[in-house]
Amino acid sequence: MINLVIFGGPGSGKGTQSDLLIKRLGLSHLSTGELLRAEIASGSALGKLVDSYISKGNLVPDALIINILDNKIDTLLEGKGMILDGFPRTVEQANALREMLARRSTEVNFLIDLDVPREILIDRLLKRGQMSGRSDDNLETIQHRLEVYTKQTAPLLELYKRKNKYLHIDGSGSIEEIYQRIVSHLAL
Ligand code: B4P
Repeated sequence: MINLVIFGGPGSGKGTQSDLLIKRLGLSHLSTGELLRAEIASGSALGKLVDSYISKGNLVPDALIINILDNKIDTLLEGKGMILDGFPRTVEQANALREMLARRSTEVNFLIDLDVPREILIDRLLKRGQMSGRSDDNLETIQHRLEVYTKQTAPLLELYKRKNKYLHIDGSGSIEEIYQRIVSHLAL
């Protein structure tokens, strides 16, 4: 079994690279961002609550997202392993993940950190915003998401570095170039 976390700032290509890796490795995939957007699209009360965080560029509360993963983890682990895309995003989420996996006698093997300069992230997300109409892909919200990433998410990289599970990937360049870097680093 192989369990990967795909990590990086907003617009770093987590979703894009996860889709390619899943096809190659046959792993299960959980994108917390996609799941939350589906909840918003359903128009449920929970979706309205989630939207109040995402549209402002804030993270949704840890308890909510940890509960979602807790409900899905057994299904995700049924096959060859999983790719977690957009989770964990806080130290509390990383600790909850470690405990959930330890209870099932497994662990995260690698965290793949897609490292992309700030200007490229902003450019990608503004381009996506023009096509997708995502409420969080406008300049003001993107800048706030980058701040949230620096303050709340980036600190958990240290946890994975200390455990030698950290894989740094230059996340600039074409989608194919980045994919090839990941594949060769993981020796897939
Ligand atoms: P996510 O859906 O995870 O969104 P993201 O960080 O914006 O995007 P990602 O890195 O996946 O980028 P993508 O591949 O799409 O989260 C959205 C929100 O949900 C968060 O801000 C937060 O509020 C909430 N949330 C999610 N998980 C949470 C958690 N665990 N806890 C709390 N809150 C949570 O790529 C972006 C764009 O760039 C695309 O248009 C793509 O086509 C393009 N692109 C990708 N790679 C490229 C390349 N190499 N060259 C050119 N363009 C590229």
